[in-house]
Amino acid sequence: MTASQYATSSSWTSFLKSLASFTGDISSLTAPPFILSPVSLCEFPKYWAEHPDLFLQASFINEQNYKSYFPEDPNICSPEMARTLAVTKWFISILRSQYFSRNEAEGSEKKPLNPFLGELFVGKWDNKKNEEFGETILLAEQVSHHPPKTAYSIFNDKNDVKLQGYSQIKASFSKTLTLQVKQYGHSLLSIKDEHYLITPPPLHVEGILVASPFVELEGRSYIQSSSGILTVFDFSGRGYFSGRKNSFKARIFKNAINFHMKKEPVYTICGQWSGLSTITKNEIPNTICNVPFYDSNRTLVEHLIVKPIEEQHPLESRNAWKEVAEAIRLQDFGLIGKAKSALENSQRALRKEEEAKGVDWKRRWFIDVNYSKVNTTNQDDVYIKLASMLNASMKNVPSGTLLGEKEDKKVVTSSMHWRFQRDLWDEEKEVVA
Ligand code: HCR
Repeated sequence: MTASQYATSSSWTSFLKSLASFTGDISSLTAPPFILSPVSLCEFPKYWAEHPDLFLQASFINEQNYKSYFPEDPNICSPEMARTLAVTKWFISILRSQYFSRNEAEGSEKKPLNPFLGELFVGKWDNKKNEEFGETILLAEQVSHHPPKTAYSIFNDKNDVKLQGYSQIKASFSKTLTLQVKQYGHSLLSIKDEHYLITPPPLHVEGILVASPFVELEGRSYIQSSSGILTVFDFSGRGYFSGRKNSFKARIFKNAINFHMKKEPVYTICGQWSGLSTITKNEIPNTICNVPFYDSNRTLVEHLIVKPIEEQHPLESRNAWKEVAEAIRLQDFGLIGKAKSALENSQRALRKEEEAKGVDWKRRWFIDVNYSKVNTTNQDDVYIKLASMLNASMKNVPSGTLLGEKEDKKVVTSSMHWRFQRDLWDEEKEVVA
């Protein structure tokens, strides 16, 4: 069947009708099999490192070689700026994986499997073709089921590059059946002793009415570096900046004060995150103007290596969901329901057991830190330092909310954020990457 045939099918019409009673919990939506993905949301952190070379690039830039990394600008001011440009390029590169890859592979966005509490996803990029890269490992864990929260850590010990973070969404449907999605959570990237706070953007899913959903990014993302340099991304769909879909404009400021004071950025990068972008240096005379910066059409992704299912722990995603995934591939509605219920019932039984014992599910590699209880002037904490440089709210508000903005002013008292505990992974005996 084609998307337009699906769109007029009775199963799709009754799915659309069911959206009227949507409560905000995506997992409660019973969608027709053709729109279900056999992949769990717990796998999504893999999208952060599908360009291992760009993920590691900033770690190779130093005082001696930084000019050679950006020949476009022979007058680039510092290694810190060159590393920020490398991190900005890496961030653009992963947007296509995060928000466009399912469309490319399957023709439309699909509804991912809703991970269960304690679900794990592990894998690695062995980077065998490039010896200086070493191995990059990904660990993801579902640290909360209601609301769903996925924590992740991606690290490369050889080059001392670490990314950690967690993601959570809150969704609602507009009258035109567009799914509005606010992201919560953030990522912290460490390149040796330089750190970056990254806030993911809001988005919306269009095309639901015609059974052909796709993601459009909107709003803002920040990348605040401990060097002071700040990259501000503004996203728009068709029309706003350039008349093209997946448009963005990234401005790189010397520091956050310049951004808040509406001063000129040092560089502006414009274009499509699913295609070509160009860079302009804002100086007089303007010698660097719309020079090609990154072309996501020309760079292939590198998928991570995941162990065969037979070697996976029972909590590992592809092992735990194998029956459901198979039923989805077979497009067998009855079988999908049966396999999903089996998993959900065993989860319910586990929760009851825990309740009876008065214990909580023990998270494997992550802990939640309550930032309203820690000393928020402690500049040794990387998150506190970067959030205060950016003037960002540390509360559990939509990602990238700044102090004093509407969401920050609401009565939200919690500031709980998930953090990776490396020692817990080093002591891990049952799960291998
Ligand atoms: C919105 C979305 C689930 C959440 C996905 C997130 C936000 C998860 C964190 C990742 O880092 C980035 C990311 C990328 C995805 O694009 C985004 C998904 C796109 C669609 C999916 C919806 C829940 C699917 C809705 C399906 C329709 C039929 C209702």
